Amino acid sequence: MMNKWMYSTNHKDIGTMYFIFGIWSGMVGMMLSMIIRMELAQPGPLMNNDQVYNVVVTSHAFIMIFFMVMPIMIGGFGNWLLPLMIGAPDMAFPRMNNMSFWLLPPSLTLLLMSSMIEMGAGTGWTVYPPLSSNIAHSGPSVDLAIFSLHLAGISSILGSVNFITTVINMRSPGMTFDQTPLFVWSVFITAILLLLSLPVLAGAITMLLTDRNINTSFFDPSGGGDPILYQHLFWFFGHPEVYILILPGFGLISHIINQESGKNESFGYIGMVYAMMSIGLLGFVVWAHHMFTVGMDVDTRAYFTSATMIIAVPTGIKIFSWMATMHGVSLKPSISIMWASGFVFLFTMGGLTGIILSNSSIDVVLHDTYYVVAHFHYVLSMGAVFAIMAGFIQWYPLFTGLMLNPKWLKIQFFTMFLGVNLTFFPQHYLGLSGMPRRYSDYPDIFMSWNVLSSLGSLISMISIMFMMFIIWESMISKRVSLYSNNNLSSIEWLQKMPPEEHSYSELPVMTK
Ligand code: HAS
Ligand code: CU
Repeated sequence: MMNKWMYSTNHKDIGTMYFIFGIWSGMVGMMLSMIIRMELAQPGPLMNNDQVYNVVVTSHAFIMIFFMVMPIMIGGFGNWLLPLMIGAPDMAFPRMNNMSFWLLPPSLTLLLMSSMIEMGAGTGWTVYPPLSSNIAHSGPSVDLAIFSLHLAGISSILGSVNFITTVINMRSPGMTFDQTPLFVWSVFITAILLLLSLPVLAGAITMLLTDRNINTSFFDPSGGGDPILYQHLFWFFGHPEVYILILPGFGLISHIINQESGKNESFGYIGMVYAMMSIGLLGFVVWAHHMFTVGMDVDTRAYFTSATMIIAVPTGIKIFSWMATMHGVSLKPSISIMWASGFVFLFTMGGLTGIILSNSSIDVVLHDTYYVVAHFHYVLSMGAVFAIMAGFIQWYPLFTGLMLNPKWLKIQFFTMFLGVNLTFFPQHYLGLSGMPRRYSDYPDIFMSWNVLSSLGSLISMISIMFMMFIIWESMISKRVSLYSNNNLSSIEWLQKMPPEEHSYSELPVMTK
């Protein structure tokens, strides 16, 4: 049984394996975040070792980005939904699809090994030299982290080749690009971003690897190199990467809002496509907004500030189109539309703090403070994760043939909403009053907001455990969904079911 799954080249089986892998990694990432919040729950040390604290922060970020969000969004939802939405029998390269997945467990193993041997990699997910060079991080930990990224990168590049080929070549006859569903567009654009940005990261970390091991000096001034070069290479990947993390979520949210509003098409469908293309394109020309403090000249700062701000325009188009799609519909929301509305609201908050940070002169003050941490957790923990929750609940009956308990899901949504906001909203205040990120301790003046933040993280963790329980309960009670009969077309399904007995969330996935 297990064997059949492991060797499967079927997009649904592979999608399911990605979901299981991503959820497992998410548990590890969450436990690491709880260690962080325990350390910061009060002034004074918990673990008495700052290097260990930094290792925990580093692996938390790596695991959440590369082993939770990306596998679930692109690997899980992408594999499951994209072929169905374009009417393809499977992905273009089914065996390569299997390989993309199986590169991830060894990659995760290397990352976990890097944390467990010697001193660990306490470099942050950015792995900047000279901190990541031999002097500050001798020993094999950083090398293992680099190898982990190599494998994850190969996995993603193979995956993007597969998605791009599938979307271009395997759409149903007659499905033109302007009829292609928004989630398909979002994964297509994400795959192009991956294909163009990951090789740059691979180059940067390989140069770092040779600096560390075979005496090159790409990033070492004593040999004529420059550590700032690493930052440029990293962020030329890193900024597109943050849009890679959110674009598939945009796609999921579009479908959910559209389906739950009972409309035939998303408001401004073509505008949504062009907005995603603009975000993807602009994402490649704003990278130095992460480096305003390196000593850039004022014209360069002005350019990167302005270019960054322009991204608010296509993003605003998306926000307002979602609101227009939702306009005028029933006030009795389903669970997935609650998550989707939460997404629209809280992602916008995170986006607005991003616009504030893009002002280079403000960023010189706020860079490396908790304000940045608050910004990116609003767009990630409440953007990317809310989109995942919305999509998972929306399509759980399709994936498993089972039904989740809606009452419990509602409680779970509200506890999670409370938990994440309590965790991250106070971090804006901490940042504005100057608390730096990536330190294991702080002066007493910062205590109150940190206590609230840690309390919030506890609420979020309990809420996630409740979600695990809800999933488990749906499985042991074998509450079979109407949707489990995959042989019915949507029309047959609607004809069989009287309208009062179905909700939109159980309709098949074929709207654009
Ligand atoms: Fe960001 C740092 C700026 C979107 C993730 N971001 C990060 C980091 C992460 C991250 C992980 O310019 C930390 C990396 C690290 O480890 O150091 N970010 C932006 C901007 C946007 C943005 C302008 N970020 C994201 C998304 C992410 C993400 C999406 C992941 C999912 N971010 C920054 C900057 C830094 C940064 C600086 C560096 C800070 C530092 O010092 O290190 C935009 O894409 C957001 C667009 C969205 C909106 C909301 C909806 C738009 C509407 C239209 C009207 C709005 C207008 C704006 C006209 C803007 C509703 C008016 C402005 C007002 C304030 C009212
Ligand atoms: Cu950026």
